[in-house]
Amino acid sequence: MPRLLPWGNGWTSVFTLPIHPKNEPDSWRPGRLTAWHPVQQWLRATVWLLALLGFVARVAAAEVTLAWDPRPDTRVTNYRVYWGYQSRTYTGSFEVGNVTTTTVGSLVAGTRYFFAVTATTPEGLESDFSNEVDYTVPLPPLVPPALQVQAGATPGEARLLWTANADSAVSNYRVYWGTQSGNYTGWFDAGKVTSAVVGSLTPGATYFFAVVAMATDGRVSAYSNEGSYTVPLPPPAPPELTLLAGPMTLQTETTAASVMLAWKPSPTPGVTNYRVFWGTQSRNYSEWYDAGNVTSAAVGPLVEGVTYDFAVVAMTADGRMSDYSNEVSYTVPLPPPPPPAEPPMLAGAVSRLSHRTPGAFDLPLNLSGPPAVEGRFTSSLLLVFRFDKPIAAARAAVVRGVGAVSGEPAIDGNEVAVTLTGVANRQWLTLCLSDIESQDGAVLDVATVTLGVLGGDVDGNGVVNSTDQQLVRAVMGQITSARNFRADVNLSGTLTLADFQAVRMRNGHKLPAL
Ligand SMILES: [Ca+2]
Ligand SMILES: [Ca+2]
Repeated sequence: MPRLLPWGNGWTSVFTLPIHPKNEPDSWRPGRLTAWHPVQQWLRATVWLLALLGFVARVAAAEVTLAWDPRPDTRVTNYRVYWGYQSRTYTGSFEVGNVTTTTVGSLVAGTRYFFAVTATTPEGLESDFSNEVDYTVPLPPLVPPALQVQAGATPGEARLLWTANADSAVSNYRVYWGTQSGNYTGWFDAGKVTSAVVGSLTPGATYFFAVVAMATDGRVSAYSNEGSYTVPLPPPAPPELTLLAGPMTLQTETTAASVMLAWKPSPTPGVTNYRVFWGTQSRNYSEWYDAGNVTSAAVGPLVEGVTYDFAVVAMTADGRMSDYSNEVSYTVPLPPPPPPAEPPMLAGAVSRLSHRTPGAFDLPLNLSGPPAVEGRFTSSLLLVFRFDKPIAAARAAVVRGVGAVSGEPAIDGNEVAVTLTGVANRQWLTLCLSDIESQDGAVLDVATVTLGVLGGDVDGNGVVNSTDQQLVRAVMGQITSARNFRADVNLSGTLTLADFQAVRMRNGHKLPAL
């Protein structure tokens, strides 16, 4: 009975098989040990495949283990293994000693080897060849491609890229696909390429891909790594935008302009946010904010006089964004012109006369009620009108009494001074300012002041009498001042007997009825 020798214990050494042996083996001389025929009956060879471990093992040289039954002949001390590429035509041989198994290494993948064994004696006798065994070294398995899956040019396309196999026998790559990981329900042959585009994929579905390399000799690699592609859902439909209102006051109570936008929501399910865009160039928005899942929004602050364009997009929670809505445009109106300025208001008026060295003193004129009376002797008056704001222009005219306006009114800030000449004594005089224009452009049509002119009426009660004389006498000898200037009726700058006599001379003068 032939017996199989257990792997791992029976072999003794590994031989490296020369591809091109330098020394031809000793020529075989048939018939030298004819007594040992037929050798085939007692020699068997068993082929062992080495385990292949990992990538490196695949490219490592293959080995084969030969084993045979020993010849129970005490003369045999050695066995010789012959090998070659053709049956019964051996390229080389090597001695293995008195063993019954050996391992031959460095075999070339894809090559068929033929082996036979002979038994030899120390005297140089050699048996006939054993039966011949052959062994074809299997080709290494193909390296599976490394797969990468990308989005294609359109959302319904996936682009597959994989590494080219270095084995020149590879002539095709087969792409497997399915909608469950590791469970491929379809395949197609891509040919000898390293990429493929898979189209017509269902939106929202996830596809799984793997690729195998296939060689012309029938070898097929293991699956590549698995790649997957989830087809994106289409973007939501854009909302329909309308402009609701013009400027309004924001709730922050600023007065900045804003605009109210409203939109018809996107009909696409799953929209969770609306993003509002705006800017000053159509379809080129510089600002945006997320309004949330609402259908209206106020946008501001906006600059008055500027035209803004607005658009809204719908967004889903998974990041899909619609196209822009229709665009609406809005020009923020310019603010209304400021209200016209209030016309100037007459705040006071005086009769200003010079008392020589002590200077000018003002007799206040009444703007309402009984008019004041100017008791100082002069036919020339300077009436000064004081307004509540700076004056730009005014006209003056005497509308009652005898007297004439001399020249143009002199304007200085809030004051308008009018010089009157030819003013008669014992009369009521009314001066009218008209077309009084303030510097801020407002106009007061008319402002009038009435005063009595009665020389010698020191206390201004409309009649010259002993009371006026006593008032002068009481301050005689003084220099004219703000407290006593009304008694300096002759405008001399001092209070003297001349003033007293002037008043006494006019005793009994009175103003006509008003
Ligand atoms: Ca008087
Ligand atoms: Ca005087």
